[in-house]
Amino acid sequence: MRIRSVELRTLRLPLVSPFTTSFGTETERQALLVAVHATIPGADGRTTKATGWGECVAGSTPLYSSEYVGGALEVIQRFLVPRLFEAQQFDQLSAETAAETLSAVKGHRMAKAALEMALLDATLRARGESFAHYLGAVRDRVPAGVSVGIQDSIPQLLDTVASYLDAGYVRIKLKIKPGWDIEPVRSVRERFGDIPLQVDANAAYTLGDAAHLRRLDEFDLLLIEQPLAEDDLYQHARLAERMRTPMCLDESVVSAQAAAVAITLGAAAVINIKAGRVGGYLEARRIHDLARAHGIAVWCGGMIETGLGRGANAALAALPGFTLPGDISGSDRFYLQDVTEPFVIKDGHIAVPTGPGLGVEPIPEILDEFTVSRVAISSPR
Ligand code: SMG
Ligand code: MG
Repeated sequence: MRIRSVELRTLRLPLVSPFTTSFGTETERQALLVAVHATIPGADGRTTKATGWGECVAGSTPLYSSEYVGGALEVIQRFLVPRLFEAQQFDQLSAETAAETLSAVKGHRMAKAALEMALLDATLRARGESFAHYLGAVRDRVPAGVSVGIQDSIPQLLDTVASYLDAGYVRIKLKIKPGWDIEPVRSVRERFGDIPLQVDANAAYTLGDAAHLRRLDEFDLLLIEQPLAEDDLYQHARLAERMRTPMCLDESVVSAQAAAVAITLGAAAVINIKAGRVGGYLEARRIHDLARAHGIAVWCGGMIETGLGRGANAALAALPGFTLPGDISGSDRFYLQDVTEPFVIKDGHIAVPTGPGLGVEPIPEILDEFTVSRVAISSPR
């Protein structure tokens, strides 16, 4: 394939309510979208022009992980896109080989993932194949879970959870941090009974908190997600030995290799797969395959994506090894106005898009309304 130009757009999207985690509060999402205008050769020798969309899931600050939107913009322009242009000069550019083409650049997985996603979308649109079919999806809808931020009070938490259960969400995830853990979980259990419930600490604890965290065992949680630091795989394994609640990793699993180490060490009984965190949907699928072969459950995480990433996540979550509900909510969980047609919950599920490529695209007027900066990079001839 050939890229004619790459367009990078930064958007500012207000959130319907503040989202608080152990590392801070977000009131808007800075979304970085990538459009790749490409020419794709078909099987019949003819070429098709197609635009592919990618979404970079980096946050506006390097607090969830080291990546952030400003850094991603820089690395995409200065180091990643030039490498894709170089590969295409030798006719060596494809969505499937993009990760290898970009591999000399260390890290920056969310930036790389956004480009790979756009190349996949363009390629699949040109051949009329859906993302879900391409990835190997076996379901046409996926169960919708919701991630509930840290609230100001327990009554407010109970009201928030009640509203999500009323909306049909089939699984509740509570964000926790030191000082907001045992009591919120106890209150939700007491009020709502036996609902599928899990917690996410975003690396807010240390192994020294093991005795405290173990108190969560009495609440029969589905899992505890990333209690310790990103690079504490060994300590997660030690903590897992001291708790009955299944250990799930998010931030720590940055690649299939990291997943292999985590599984071998006993640091993960469950893995939260996020394509952006691991460098793209193809690496995400490899982690799914690896985990499945080891009998490790996986589920699809969320990064407050617009409809583009949300649709792609729904396709990924439709693979057979995704046996737990993901953080795949309706668009209205975060946005009054999504940039695509909104995803809506029906009977506790989100439908997997069936159209070519991602099966969804930004609505031009809405995209323009929320865009705060644009960069276009043309291919050298
Ligand atoms: O997209 O539903 C969503 C967000 C789910 O809690 C969520 N994501 O650590 O899993 C996680 C967080 C990361 C984003 S926090 C800004
Ligand atoms: Mg998490």
